[in-house]
Amino acid sequence: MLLTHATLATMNGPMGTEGYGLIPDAAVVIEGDRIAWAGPMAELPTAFRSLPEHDVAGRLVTPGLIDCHTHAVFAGHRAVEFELRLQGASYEEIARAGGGILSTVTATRAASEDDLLARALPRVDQLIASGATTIEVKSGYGLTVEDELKMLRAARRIGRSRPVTVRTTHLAAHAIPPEFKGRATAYIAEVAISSLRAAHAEGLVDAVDAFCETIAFSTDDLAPLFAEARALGLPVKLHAEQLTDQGGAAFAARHGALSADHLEYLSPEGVAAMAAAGTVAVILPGAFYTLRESQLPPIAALREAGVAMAVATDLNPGSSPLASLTLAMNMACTLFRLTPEEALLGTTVHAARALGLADRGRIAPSLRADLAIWDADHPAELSYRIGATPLHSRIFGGSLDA
Ligand code: DI6
Ligand code: FE
Repeated sequence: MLLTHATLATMNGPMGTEGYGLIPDAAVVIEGDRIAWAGPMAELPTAFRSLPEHDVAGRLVTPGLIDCHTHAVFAGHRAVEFELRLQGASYEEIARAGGGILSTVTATRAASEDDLLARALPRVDQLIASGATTIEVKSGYGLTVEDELKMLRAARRIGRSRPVTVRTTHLAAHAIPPEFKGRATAYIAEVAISSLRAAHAEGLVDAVDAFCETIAFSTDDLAPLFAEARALGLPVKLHAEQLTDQGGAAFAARHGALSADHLEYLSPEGVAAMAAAGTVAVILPGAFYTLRESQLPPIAALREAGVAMAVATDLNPGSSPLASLTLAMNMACTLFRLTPEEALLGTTVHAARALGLADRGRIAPSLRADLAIWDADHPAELSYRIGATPLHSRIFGGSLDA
């Protein structure tokens, strides 16, 4: 396929830097599921000129967007907690009273794998409609070996049911279920590590995540889990410094984590540790917004230290019922003061890094032909609009969406 007359945001800046990498009046050559060539129309090699042409009439074309942090598989909803928080209850208070994540655990345990898939697909369709071609999906609402496996199987089936790549993350260390109350060490050994081994044996795990927080797990609790991930050859990531500073990001960085996520309470030491390890900072403005948080993640310090920042939805029923990547980008700009260029790098180049994927996130020869075509002529438009997503169409693995 030959895409013509595109306003191309390649995300390859000048001389190996990162940035929009804009090329006006550009062409993209796609062979199979890969990009074969991209550049100005005027420089299109003659060999490609007879390919079947798809004229995008000047529209903006970007890499397909990547949502590198979602909890898209779950049952039930938590609208009643939303009402309680508006009346003054905090996220922590609701969690300590047995609500929060644990109320979604009850609903998710009661659901079948088919049911979980059926409930996830409409959410995934919304992410796709906001330009996503790759999404990460975490477990973490099962909290038994069988229920964690059920969630991961449902997550894998999303990728067979929709034109989207799904990367699965094992997050059994998300909360301590009532039957293990006060026994975090036993829970990690008997459920988190056991379910990780079983899920890995079934090919269901691309990465291992955990929630490091006073209402969840300490770094000491998590050390054996991360050691197991290493033994299995799996990369780790961590929900860190979302509500308090537990030194989670530095702990994750010491384990060579792909990413540390949330980071509102990240310390200068945490920033330095992430910079040294090359750990991506995944910022989640949907959770900041929903919880009406006032502590901002240290964006200027991360930028200064050269830590790559990714932007994701954190799509989940409690802290971030957000199913639009372009709205996440808007919030990252308005709430966290990212530039629209940083926001787009955050859902392309840096999101790919946060998932350990080297074959996508930019438009360049040999990378996957995952593209988003927008009714827009400047990439800042993707972050600027609120609610309305200007997606025109997508190309997924070389195929145009029907
Ligand atoms: N932090 C979050 O924001 C999500 N998980 C986590 O560890 C929220 C999950 C939920 O409230 O259901
Ligand atoms: Fe999360």
